[in-house]
Amino acid sequence: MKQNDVFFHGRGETLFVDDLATFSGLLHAAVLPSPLAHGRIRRLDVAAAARRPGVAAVFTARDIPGDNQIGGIILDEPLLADNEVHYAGQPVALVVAGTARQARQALAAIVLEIEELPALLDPRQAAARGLLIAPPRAFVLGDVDKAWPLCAHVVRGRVDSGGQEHVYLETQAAVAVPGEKDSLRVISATQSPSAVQRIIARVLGLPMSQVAVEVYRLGGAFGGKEDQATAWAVLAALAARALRRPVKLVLERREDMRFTGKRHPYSSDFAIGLDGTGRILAYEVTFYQNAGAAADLSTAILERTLFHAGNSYRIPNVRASGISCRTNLPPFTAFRGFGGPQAMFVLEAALFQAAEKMGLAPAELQRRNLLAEGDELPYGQKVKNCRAQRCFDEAVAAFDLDAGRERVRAFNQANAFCKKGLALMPVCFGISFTSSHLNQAGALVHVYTDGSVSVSTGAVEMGQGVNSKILLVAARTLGIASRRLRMESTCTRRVANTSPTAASTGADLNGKAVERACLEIRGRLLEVAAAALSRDSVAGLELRQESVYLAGKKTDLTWEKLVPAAYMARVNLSAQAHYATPGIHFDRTREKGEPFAYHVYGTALVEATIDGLRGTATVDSVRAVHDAGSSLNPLVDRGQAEGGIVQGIGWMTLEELLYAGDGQLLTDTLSTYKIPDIRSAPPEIEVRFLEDAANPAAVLNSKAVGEPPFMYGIGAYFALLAALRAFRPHKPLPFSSPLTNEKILAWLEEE
Ligand code: LUZ
Ligand code: MOS
Repeated sequence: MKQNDVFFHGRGETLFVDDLATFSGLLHAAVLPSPLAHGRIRRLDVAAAARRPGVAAVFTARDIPGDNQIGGIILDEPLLADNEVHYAGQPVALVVAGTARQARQALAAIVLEIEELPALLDPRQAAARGLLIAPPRAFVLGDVDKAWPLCAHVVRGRVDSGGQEHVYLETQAAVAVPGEKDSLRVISATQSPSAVQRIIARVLGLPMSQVAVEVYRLGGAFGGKEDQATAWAVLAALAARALRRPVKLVLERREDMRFTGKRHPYSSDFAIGLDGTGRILAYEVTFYQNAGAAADLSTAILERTLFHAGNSYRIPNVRASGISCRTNLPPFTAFRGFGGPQAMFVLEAALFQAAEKMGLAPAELQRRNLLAEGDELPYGQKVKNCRAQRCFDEAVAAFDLDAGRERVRAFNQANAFCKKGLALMPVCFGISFTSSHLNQAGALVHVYTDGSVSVSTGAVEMGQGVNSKILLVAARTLGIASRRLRMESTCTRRVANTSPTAASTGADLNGKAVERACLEIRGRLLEVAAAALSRDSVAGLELRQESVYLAGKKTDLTWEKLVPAAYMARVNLSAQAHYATPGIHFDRTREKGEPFAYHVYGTALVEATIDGLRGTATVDSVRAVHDAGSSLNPLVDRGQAEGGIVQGIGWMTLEELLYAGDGQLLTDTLSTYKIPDIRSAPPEIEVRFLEDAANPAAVLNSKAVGEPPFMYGIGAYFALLAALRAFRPHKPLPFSSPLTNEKILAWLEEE
């Protein structure tokens, strides 16, 4: 228990970046954002601000010693605006002062004159003008053009989905501390310590070896700190290096909401064709991704959109195209699901409309088209250990879909002003970074002479429980109690070249690296044990329950005796290990390959009610059968599933980002941007894990869990549509998320 963050969270003892206050001479920084979405900087004068009380220095683009460039995949993003601004909230200058209040007060004294240019906010308009982040991409399977004439039913339409603010509890934050010989130590609330290290080195003109980035834990991230924690860490580092003082930069909530990117809004066109029995023959879709003003991770996110265009379904002919469009909004970024949810929403919308046209229940179409073992996905991978049908069938049976339908029918017949709806939401999500090279991790394990153990990896704990899973892997592999283990901070000096803790892979990749390091140490210890027990070899020896076992019998040689004996015999008690997911590859010239180690499957049944007089929607229940493999920590996995479901419902039904025509974010507070709370969360959430569902492709037969359950929340949208349909049998339904109460009321009221 005491190894768990939870214990210390409960006592208020956990330290987040803003709690780190013990650096002597600590200064505080504040950022001047661009007030306009697009323009040319005509004048930027910081002299008066530099003279304000407590101010130590003011930095602009001209004060950057290395490259003013923080782009990760595409080099298109300055740290501080130079000549032009491309979104409201873009950092223009940094004020550093004795207190955060002094720094923020001095911002007003900066003279910034911008010649305003027209702001472009709509991705389709950006595409029409050729304002793209990268060339469009297309995944193709079979031949849709040959398939259309064979279809008995073809449905075409447009689907829009809104963005989503991360609302991590801990806002973006970093502290940079100068060390001796031009070195820097930066404590950053990032999912990507090595990316922060690399970009600090680039911007400051330092070798990466001079920059150590360390992460203790994050107060939530959800993808919002995969790329977008970097700028703040680099700004703190810039100031700390110039002033030779520690500098802290912590965004206030409203700054965070205005300055940082969110889930990408998408606008999409689709055509789906089915035969007379409801089998999908063809699916064509074009995704217009609103990328915002810089690439950030947009190209990778769009790639995952294409990977998940077919969700959980077998579709023989597919053409999925993606266009990443440059607009004057803060660069949109990673968010749980990483483009997958946007893709799945479009396909579910297409199936819903096709089902209506054919006079079938959407669940019937879903069931008839589920993936089966060996089916080929549009990107060439064949599904293995496919559990799509199993999850679907178990959900239908366990939650008694037929009885639910009957209950809803009876309710709708008996109630004129309230209507219920049901929807099933199958999910198939690929596990691995779609950029194959990122699927690697490192670990460093030390055993000390008293038998205690220190574990370092590249994984970042952000409340998702990755550390508890990693410690469990170490404890099981070494055969010792978890109280002996300590999970260290994540630090680029101990584990180098870390991949982001992202793509649901944190425990998979880092757990494997730890398993390898522990196996290495265990092997050496067993050699020591063999000598101590006068055996010729390690055959028949095991380490478990804190002792050496011989031929299944416990010996007197305990862990506490074995470790010092190994030390006295001058045996290495430390191991570094590396893991790279085997077998994955993807060829972007052909858009084919086997990018995923495996897929996670599941199906949710969602029930919702609409009060037609008030226009209020309630999600009554979400019940899911989820494939968690052999869960390393069922409590953690359940928490991830429940949290993901609620967050997914928020995206689909509540959370609405509104921008003025000039690109100003109107919903920049938690009073105007509504996220799910305990009262709006479904009163009933039930997650059943598949039984006997070992996953040989991941550590100790487990499965990744972080992102897939988010997409069960999409079912809430379609449960609400089913309820709307019960009010008005013929009116065209909205396919534009979020489906807020306001939109529901307007739909019910409009003629
Ligand atoms: N980050 C990334 C991700 O760089 N590549 C991915 O495929 C991914 N998938 C989900 C979340 N983050
Ligand atoms: Mo580290 S960041 O000096 O272990």
